[in-house]
Amino acid sequence: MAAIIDGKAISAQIREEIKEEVCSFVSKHGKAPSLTVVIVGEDPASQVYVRNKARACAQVGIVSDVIRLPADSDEDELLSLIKRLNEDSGVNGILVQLPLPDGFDEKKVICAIDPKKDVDAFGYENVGRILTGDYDFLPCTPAGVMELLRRSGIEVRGKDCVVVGRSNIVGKPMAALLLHENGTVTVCHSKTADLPSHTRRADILVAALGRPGFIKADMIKDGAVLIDVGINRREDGTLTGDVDFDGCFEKASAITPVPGGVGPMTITMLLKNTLKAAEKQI
Ligand code: L34
Repeated sequence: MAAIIDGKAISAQIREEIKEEVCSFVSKHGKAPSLTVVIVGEDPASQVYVRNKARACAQVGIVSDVIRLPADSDEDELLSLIKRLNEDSGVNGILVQLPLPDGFDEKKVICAIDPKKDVDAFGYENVGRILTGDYDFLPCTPAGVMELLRRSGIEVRGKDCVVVGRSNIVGKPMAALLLHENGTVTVCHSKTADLPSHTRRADILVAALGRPGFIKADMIKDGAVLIDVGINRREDGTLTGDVDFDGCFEKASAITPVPGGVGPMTITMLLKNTLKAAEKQI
């Protein structure tokens, strides 16, 4: 039977720690760290995530601002907004919520953010730093997964780690972070031949492919640690992950729920990055 890795509880604990650090930042520097989130269009899931981010900032004493642009704004408008935020010394962190509506060049937009303010760590400079191990910021979702493992006492060193999914925002940086912790890492994707032969070897399995309930009990090893990064919305509006939670529960040794697993940790790591950005900008 699996232990449930409670991302909400672990997040709450880390947010208390961040709150104290923000408090001493404020008493030292006379101002709070600040984050500006830019959201383009009306994607309902993005609205929820951005609202959760603003609420989390308020919880720990980070000043946040949400700038909303209509879906039909043009890219130059967004780029000049980013330029203005880059130059504004009152803004420590800038985040453009993804996905952007059709027609936007996401790479161009992300790379327009000053690397020192790129609290998602999605820009080329930060990605390069992550791969070489010479980084200030880690991308929020993979960093959140590593923190969940650490605080649950799960060692990565020497383990077979299998990441399913190779996106720039989760799969690829996730593989890099597991490697930094001396895991033996395999990255699987839609063209992988015989996926179950790989997932069945995983001591730690990270599912980030975006297909509801895709990882079934017969695809995992006895005692595997299952980290579910998927957030899929069912027709009734409830959320479900990429792992068949009920089916895998007996066989796994630890499992993250959805919601209440990786999602809250993503936001908590954003708070951490924003504080770090502010400290670096003093
Ligand atoms: N630029 N775009 C940028 N940075 C990011 O780090 C993200 N991501 C992903 C999507 N686009 C992004 C997020 O913020 C995913 N993501 C995210 C953030 C928060 C939550 C989930 C994904 C979250 O709060 N999850 C809750 C449930 C929320 C709900 O009810 O819908 C949970 O418990 O999992």
